[in-house]
Amino acid sequence: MRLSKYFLPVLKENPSDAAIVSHRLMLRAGMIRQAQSGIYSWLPMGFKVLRKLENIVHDEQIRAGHNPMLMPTMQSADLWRESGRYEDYGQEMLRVSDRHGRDMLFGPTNEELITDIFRNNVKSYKDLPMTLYQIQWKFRDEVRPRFGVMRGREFLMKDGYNFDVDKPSAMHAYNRHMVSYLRTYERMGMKAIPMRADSGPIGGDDTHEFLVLADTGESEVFYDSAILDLHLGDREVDYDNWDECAAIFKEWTTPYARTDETHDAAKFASVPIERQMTSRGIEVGQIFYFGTKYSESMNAKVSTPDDGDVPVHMGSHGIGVSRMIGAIIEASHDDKGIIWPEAVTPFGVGIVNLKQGDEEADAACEALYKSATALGLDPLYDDRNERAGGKFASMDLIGLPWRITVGPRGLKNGVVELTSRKTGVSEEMTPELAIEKLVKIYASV
Ligand code: P5A
Repeated sequence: MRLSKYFLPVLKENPSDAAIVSHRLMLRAGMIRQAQSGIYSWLPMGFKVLRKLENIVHDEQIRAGHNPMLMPTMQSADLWRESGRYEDYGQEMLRVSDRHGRDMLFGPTNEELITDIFRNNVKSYKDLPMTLYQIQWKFRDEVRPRFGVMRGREFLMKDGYNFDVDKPSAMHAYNRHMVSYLRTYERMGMKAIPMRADSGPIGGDDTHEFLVLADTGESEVFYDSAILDLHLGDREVDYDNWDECAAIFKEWTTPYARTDETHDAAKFASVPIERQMTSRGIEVGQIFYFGTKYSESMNAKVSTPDDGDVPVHMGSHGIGVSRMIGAIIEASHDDKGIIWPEAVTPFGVGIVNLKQGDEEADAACEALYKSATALGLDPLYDDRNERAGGKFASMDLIGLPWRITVGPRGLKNGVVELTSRKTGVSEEMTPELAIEKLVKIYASV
């Protein structure tokens, strides 16, 4: 992409209405604009990052054997009356009626709708286990929408639902989601810690939240620092292997890690003192097992050979996809701007032409732009007629992990400069070598 053709309305000044750094930087880097309180338009660069996160989520869900699908945002109130949640959900639910006076709502979550789809289409235990998921916009009329996309009213969620014949099978689905979520967050370049949680309006007894540590997080968290040493890395997981998933679940849930909602001071005290950590965290996902809560009230049953028709055991599992972008920026920025992890960066490399209009510099940039594009590096070429200082400031603000700077002086010696956004370290090298290095770096992401 050429910057001269891209819609990237960067702001020089800090917006006064943004209280935390990720909100400020998303506005300043031209990623989002507020449409109404807690409701945002995603401008091209914000949208590009959102799509990258969605792709990682899809990839890991499909790897775990789950089925992607898409449900509508508008739902019928009648389904929610069946489960009893229409009244319970309270003011967070946005209720509307259509021209025929039928009650509808903008879905805050989809347990009822998916249970309805299930009961109308699946009748036998032979079709189980089954997990269906979607990535779809949700609406929750939050009392205090704040911190930009972090606590929005309209937000993008991956929501998945498992249907199993009995509790052990549903607990395997729970463990499988734990593992696939850990992989998902790691692939996004993030450390998210699973913590025992409260289930709130979704229901059930077994639930874990995933928290990214950040000073601006809304939850207070208590954890054993040993959990920071755990990594899934390249480990190939067989998602059909119950024991393997259970072992990974155990490994990640044994060190103490809880939010203030479930904190147990006595248990925490038994963690060696030097490993007792308290900080704040951003909840980027949550998994639930709630048994037959919805299948009983909504009559979602399957036939079994021994026990006749039984209500299915269910769980639901969510990732805050739009919130995740805020969390990534909270965890990875400096005073100049965002520092994108390579896995989710909107563009692989920025090309800065120090002397737009100089024949040699223009030709070298065009050649770099072409080869970087052809090799899949997805470059953003700053071809505007601007001062070098302004170009650098914009590149630092939008935070691409790598920058190639091209100027007449270097070109005399046949070199350009390759700079890491994270370390600030620059190296001179030929344009070919710079591209070769980047191809290697991105191949390993
Ligand atoms: C699980 C999937 C559920 O709704 N039903 C379907 C279950 N879980 S949850 O914990 O309530 O939400 C899942 C994740 O969505 C993100 N989230 C939000 N993101 C931005 N703004 C909000 N107002 C908001 N509310 C929830 C969180 O990351 C949460 O973990």
